[in-house]
Amino acid sequence: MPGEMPKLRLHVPEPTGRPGQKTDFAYLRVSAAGEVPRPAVDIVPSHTGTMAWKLIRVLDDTGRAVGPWAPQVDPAALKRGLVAMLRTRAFDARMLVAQRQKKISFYMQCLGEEAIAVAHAQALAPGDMCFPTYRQQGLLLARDDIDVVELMCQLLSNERDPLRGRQLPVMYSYKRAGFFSISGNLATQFVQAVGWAMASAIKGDTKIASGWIGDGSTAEADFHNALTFAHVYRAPVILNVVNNQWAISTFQAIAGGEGTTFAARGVGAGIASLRVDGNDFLAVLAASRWAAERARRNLGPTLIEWVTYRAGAHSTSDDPSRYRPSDDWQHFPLGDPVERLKQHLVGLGAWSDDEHQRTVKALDAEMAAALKEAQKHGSVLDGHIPPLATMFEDVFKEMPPHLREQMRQAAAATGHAGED
Ligand SMILES: Cc1ncc(C[n+]2csc(CCOP(=O)(O)OP(=O)(O)O)c2C)c(N)n1
Ligand SMILES: [Mg+2]
Repeated sequence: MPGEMPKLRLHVPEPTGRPGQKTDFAYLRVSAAGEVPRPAVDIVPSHTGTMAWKLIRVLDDTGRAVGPWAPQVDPAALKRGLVAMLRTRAFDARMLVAQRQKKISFYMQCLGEEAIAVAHAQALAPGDMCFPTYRQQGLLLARDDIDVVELMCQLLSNERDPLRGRQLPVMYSYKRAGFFSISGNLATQFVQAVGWAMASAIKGDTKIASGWIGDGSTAEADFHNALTFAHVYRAPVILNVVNNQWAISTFQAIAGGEGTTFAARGVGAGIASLRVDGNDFLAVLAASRWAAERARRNLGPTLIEWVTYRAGAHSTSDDPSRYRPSDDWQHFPLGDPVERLKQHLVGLGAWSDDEHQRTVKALDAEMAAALKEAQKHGSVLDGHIPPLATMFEDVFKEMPPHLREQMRQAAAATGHAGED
C-alpha cells in the first residue's frame, strides 16, 4: 500500500504574475455591481456566507450606483469624499518627494486605497475609536480639524512634532480625532480594538471601535484571538481587513487568500462578514454604515474584507519591480477609486473635469505651502529636534531615580541639556 501512494509534498502559493508577465486577476472572482444581496443588519452571522464569498459593489462600469447596497447619500458628501481622497493623494505624493530629497527619513503611501479610509470615516461618529495601521492616513486627511502642517512636523520629527520624536514617521496619534496611536507591531490593532470596544460596552457607553489589519497580518495569532473575543462577547467593533494583494513582497495567497477569502474567516468565527470592493467609494460607505449600525445596536461585530490594490511600493524602502509586474495597477479590475467616484459625480452633474483639475492643482499648492511651513520648525537633518529630556518623560507620573540618572548621563555625554 505505501508504495502506491505519491510522495507527500506541500503547496506553496504563487502570484499569477511576476515581473515581465501579465497578472491574471481572475483569482479575484469579481461580482457584478448590484449582484450581492443586502441583508437586514440583524442577520444571523452564519448566514453571511454569500456576502463573504462574493464581492459587494455599487458603482458599475459606467459610474452609475446600482443594486441594494447603493447608499442614500447627498452628492455634497460624495464631493467632500472625492476631495479628501485627492487630498490624501496630494499629501502622499508630496511626502514621497520629500523623502527622496532626504527631508524625511521614511514614508508610506496609500495610493489606490484612498476610498477605504475616507469613506469609512464618513460612517463613524465623534467619539468612536479607530485602531489604524500606517495605511489609513485617509482617516485623518478626511477631517478638517487636522492640521497637515502638524502631520508633516511628525514626519520631520522636528520641534513641533506632537509626538516629540518618539514614533517613526507616519505613526500618528490623535485621540481627539478617534485615531489611536499607530503601533508598528502589526495585528495588535485588532486585539486592542476589540478590547476597547468591550470596555465601551462594559461602561454602558455608545461609542464603537474600528480595527484595521492588512491581508498579510491576518496570519498573526492576534487576528484570531481578536475574532474569538469579538464573537463571544458581541463586541461593538468593526474588523477591517484591507486586502491590497501584497504584504511587502509576499502575495496575499501566502497569508491564506487562495481558495478562500479573508471575509470567510469571520463567518467561520461566528462573525457577520462582508467582502467589499474597496475601490468603490459608495460600496465602502454602505458597508461601513451597515457594520456601524450593527455595532451600535448591540448586534455584534462585523468583519469586512476590503479588496483593493497597493498601487505604490510598500514603503520608501521597497522596490516592487523586483517581485510583481510594474503595470499591474493599470490592469487591476477594480480600477482607481478616485477615477470611479469622479465618473459617478460627473454623471450626476455634480462635478466636472475642470473642477477636478483645479482641485488637484489647489491641493498640490496647499501641500507645498504646508511643507514649507513645517520645515520652518526644522528636521532631523538640521538637528531641530525635541529636547533630549523628552525621551525620558511621560512614562511615569514621577520620574524614578534610575531614569533621572540616565537622563543626566545622556545630557553629559551629548552636551544636550537634560531637564530634571
Ligand atoms: C508583528 C509584525 N511582524 C512583521 C512586521 C514587519 N512588517 C511591516 S509591514 C509588513 C507587511 C504587512 O502587510 P499587510 O498586513 O498586508 O499590510 P500592508 O502593508 O499591505 O498594508 C511586515 C511583515 C511588523 N511590523 N509587525
Ligand atoms: Mg497587504
